[in-house]
Amino acid sequence: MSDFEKICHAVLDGEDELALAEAEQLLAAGKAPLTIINDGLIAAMSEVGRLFKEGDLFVPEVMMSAHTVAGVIEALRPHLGAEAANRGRIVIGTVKGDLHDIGKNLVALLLSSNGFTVIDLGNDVAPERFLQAAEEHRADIVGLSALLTTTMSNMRATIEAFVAAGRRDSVRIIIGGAPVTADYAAEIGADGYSEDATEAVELCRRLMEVGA
Ligand code: B12
Repeated sequence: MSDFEKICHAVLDGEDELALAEAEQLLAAGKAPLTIINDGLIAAMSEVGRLFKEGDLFVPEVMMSAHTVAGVIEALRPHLGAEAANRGRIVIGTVKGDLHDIGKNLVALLLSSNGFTVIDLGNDVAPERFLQAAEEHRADIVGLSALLTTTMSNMRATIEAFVAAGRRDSVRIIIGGAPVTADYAAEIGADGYSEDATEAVELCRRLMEVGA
């Protein structure tokens, strides 16, 4: 079994301690934290998704895997380092009704380790809360995450809340999550979309350059 298969299995089994130990071993063997995230954690969650879809895993088991991933993400955080530069202020959260926060957490983690100040509002965030936090923290960018086709519409509702408050021109709004596409971003008037956390960092860098 390869190193990454071991951590994938630990995530699939919801074995927190084992996954942490595998992550430590991979770090000690010189693997980059980002590689552990991509080839270990994200690969494992794709497999969890496949098994869930096929009815071989159920919600409580998926929650255990998600918990295991959250623990490893926290353990990797110090190893990602942090750029001293202040590249911009980002308020991020999953939209109202959506509890899927693994992807959002990865985006927040990579942004903060790349010099952005991240204000993470957590999950199930109402449009008014995004608006209030963007004002309070003088956000440059607001990031919305959704994993359910039923909660995607709350991305539109959140953007509309900024428009209604006369605050749409003062922030860039970006969106992401498995069911989201660039076309959907354009349709609801978002300023950008990215498929994964690494691209999200590039997207935010570009938006900050354009805004400068
Ligand atoms: C884990 C999981 C759960 C966990 C969530 C735990 C947690 N803390 O996150 C639990 C068990 C709670 C759960 C519950 C439910 N889930 Co669920 N879940 C998943 C699963 C298996 C994995 C999601 C995941 O973590 N992926 C890994 C991360 C790394 O990927 P990601 O989120 O896409 O993020 C990346 C990019 O999208 C992007 N990104 C993400 N956010 C953002 C934001 C910005 C701004 C940017 C730029 C980029 C970006 O970068 C990220 C990192 O690279 C998916 C299956 C799948 N294939 O996605 C189903 C899935 C999303 N769930 C699904 C469903 C149906 C549900 C439930 C309704 C099930 C139920 N019957 O109760 C509930 C709904 C709960 C709710 N109200 O939100 C369906 C959704 C179907 C649909 N079309 O809407 C899926 C697709 C499974 C399926 N095939 O049926 N789920």
